[in-house]
Amino acid sequence: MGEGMRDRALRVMEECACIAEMSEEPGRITRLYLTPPMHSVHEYLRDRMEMLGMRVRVDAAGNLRGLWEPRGYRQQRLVIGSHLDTVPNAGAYDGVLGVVIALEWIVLAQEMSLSIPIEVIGFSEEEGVRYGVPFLGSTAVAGCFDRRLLDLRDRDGKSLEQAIRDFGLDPGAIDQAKIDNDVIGFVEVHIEQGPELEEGDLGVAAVTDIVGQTRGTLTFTGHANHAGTTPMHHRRDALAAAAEWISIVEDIALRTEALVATVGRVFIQPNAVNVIPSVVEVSLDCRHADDSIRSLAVGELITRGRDIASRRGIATDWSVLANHPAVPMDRQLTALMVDAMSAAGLAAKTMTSGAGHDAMVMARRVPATMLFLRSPGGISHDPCESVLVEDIEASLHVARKFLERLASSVG
Ligand code: HGY
Ligand code: MN
Ligand code: MN
Repeated sequence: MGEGMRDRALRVMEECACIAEMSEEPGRITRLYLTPPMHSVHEYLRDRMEMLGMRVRVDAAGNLRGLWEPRGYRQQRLVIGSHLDTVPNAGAYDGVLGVVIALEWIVLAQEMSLSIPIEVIGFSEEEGVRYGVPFLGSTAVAGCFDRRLLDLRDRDGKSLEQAIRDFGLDPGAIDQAKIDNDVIGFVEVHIEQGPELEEGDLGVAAVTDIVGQTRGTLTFTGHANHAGTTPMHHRRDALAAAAEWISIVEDIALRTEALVATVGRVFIQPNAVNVIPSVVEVSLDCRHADDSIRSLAVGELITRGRDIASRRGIATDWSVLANHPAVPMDRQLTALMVDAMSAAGLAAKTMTSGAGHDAMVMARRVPATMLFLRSPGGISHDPCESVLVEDIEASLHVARKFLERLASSVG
């Protein structure tokens, strides 16, 4: 009697818990792009992949890539994966779950003697925390990595190029990370990171599209001065200007249907209690399923920031770090996923993803779709992030039905 799906789901939970220990910070899960704990994650997953008979490599962008080629296989392969980096003080499942579950897809494929090769990718950088730009790993795989980014510096002043070298990789070879055309499609399994599935008391959903996102920084530049001797009407207080703007960010998002806008990071100089802030960098993350609404909102926010600054005699500078259009998932692959969900006895739930994912980048190169698992409490990007073992189990039943359908669709 083969291993039950519940045992496999429990194994997935254990492996995610094990990988969660591989962190830059004791007692918290923080694993940014190409930091030392990523070596431990690669080693751990490499062992697991090699035990499954997969050939394993790390490409020049730091993506971990395992390939399973069954005897007598066909040329085209399925690619499954997600990201291995995290936000600071993260949960144990965002990204990692999709890579660990992908290895269970390999087990299922081997049990059914699938004749379709499968590549599993653990993307090196999706969150965009270390260098401010997301999707460094998947853009390299999709062949659209922007080499100008190699000059970006992290908070310690280390360039992206140097970080790649320090990890033991060759930044000159990033172009070789590009995936070839022998791919049927890309599947990403990921936690929903929102409340929708739990509100509907559903365990899984197929993703039909991913919202577009703008990431940028609005910098306010005033004048530092003494906090005790400078009268209020003489001040060029960059932080007071930024604070006014931040409340407008929330106000415009609240007034625009389905728009979300977040200020997640403020960098204050000189950041001393008794000095009027001179320079304040404010991050903006703005998302919407409709690109025209998103760009209108971003435009209005920048204008309002400039108005605040000029009224206060302060300078501003807006720099865009990423501008990703909303991406529809591949209709055929998504239909196959929905059909697999029904065949597994589950509700054929579909939904839009409010979170960005590597699938939106991979979709530029290959047909892509996603399978979401319920996020209890709708919580993510936080240590309370969790996943239910029964939803992992359900997703494995969907996986088996998906692979069966894929095999018969490619003939
Ligand atoms: O921010 C996001 O949407 C994703 O978690 N990186
Ligand atoms: Mn995330
Ligand atoms: Mn993620």
